[in-house]
Amino acid sequence: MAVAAFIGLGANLGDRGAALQQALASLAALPQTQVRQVSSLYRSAPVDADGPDYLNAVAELATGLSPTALLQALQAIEAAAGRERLYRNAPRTLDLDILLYGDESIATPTLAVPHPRMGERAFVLLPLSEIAPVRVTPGQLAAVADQRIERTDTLLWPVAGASR
Ligand code: PH2
Ligand code: MG
Ligand code: MG
Repeated sequence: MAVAAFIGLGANLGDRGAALQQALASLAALPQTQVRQVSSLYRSAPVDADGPDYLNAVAELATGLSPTALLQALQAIEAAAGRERLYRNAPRTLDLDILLYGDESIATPTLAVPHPRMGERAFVLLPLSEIAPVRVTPGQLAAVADQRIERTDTLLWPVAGASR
């Protein structure tokens, strides 16, 4: 049975847009997985982090992968993008986070879903509200209204030539 999983994509080092686009193509190529929707591309100031501005987006997958298998797949895609883990919230070439996995609540040493900090972050809530408005409340949006973020006109998806 396929589950709707929402993935947060972010990058603030290197060719950020290309990294997010390549990540979407890699997600679409995962077994038992389709990319259902992708938000607009957003530019945002780092939150609890340093370095250049981020590019962020949120994608909805339909996946038959378990949460653990999906997490492992995301980490492999991050590694292929040259992700290094230097210190907490260090600037990164690619970050892929499981925001929501169906309606499940998951708390293991390696995975917490819903993502524990998603409700405090405009760079998650704005793109998520675009593709899944019922998953975001007006109160949540109001609470992050002071965070600097802007929607760009760049079309991330569909990538030319990608099979869906
Ligand atoms: N990711 C973080 C910490 N801070 N700030 C922005 N704007 N975008 C991110 O993706 C982001 C962040 C940890 O993963
Ligand atoms: Mg993150
Ligand atoms: Mg992460």
